[in-house]
Amino acid sequence: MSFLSSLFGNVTLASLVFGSCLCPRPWIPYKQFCYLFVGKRINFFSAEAFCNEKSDEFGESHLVSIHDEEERLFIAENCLRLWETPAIWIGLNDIEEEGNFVWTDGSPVNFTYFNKDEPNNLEGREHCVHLWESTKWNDRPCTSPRYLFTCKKAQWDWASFCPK
Ligand SMILES: [Ca+2]
Ligand SMILES: [Ca+2]
Repeated sequence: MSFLSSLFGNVTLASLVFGSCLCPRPWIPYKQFCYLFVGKRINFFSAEAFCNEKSDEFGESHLVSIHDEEERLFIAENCLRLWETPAIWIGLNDIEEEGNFVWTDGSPVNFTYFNKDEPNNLEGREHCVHLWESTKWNDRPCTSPRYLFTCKKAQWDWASFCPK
């Protein structure tokens, strides 16, 4: 094992060599985070598990959390650019306790963009949140629908050393 790979691990070493300064390729840097737009249609739990597998030495990866209008627009605009649809899973859910929505990354719920009359927990079965075509949010059953999704994780902690 080389000196660098013993320091950073092989996966990160490859990302360091071939990726951007802020985020491994093809994650997109935005403010303090990296975002991965995943073109697979799977259920909420599979999507969160997919994101978790992308965790690295510097932070956990989860389904995206959204904390202000700018971040919401960044997500919606990238989905439209890549797929012409914003219909993705995001990390918001009330699986643990009905009506108590939390993000899978544990960040505070300080912003929401639910459609009118949502979340409605239809038939008592809706605990996971996705974007409608309008980009407004809606709760759906976690397992039955399949949506595209976006993962989010912190930028590498040497990002402050990146050339501006
Ligand atoms: Ca619910
Ligand atoms: Ca609903």
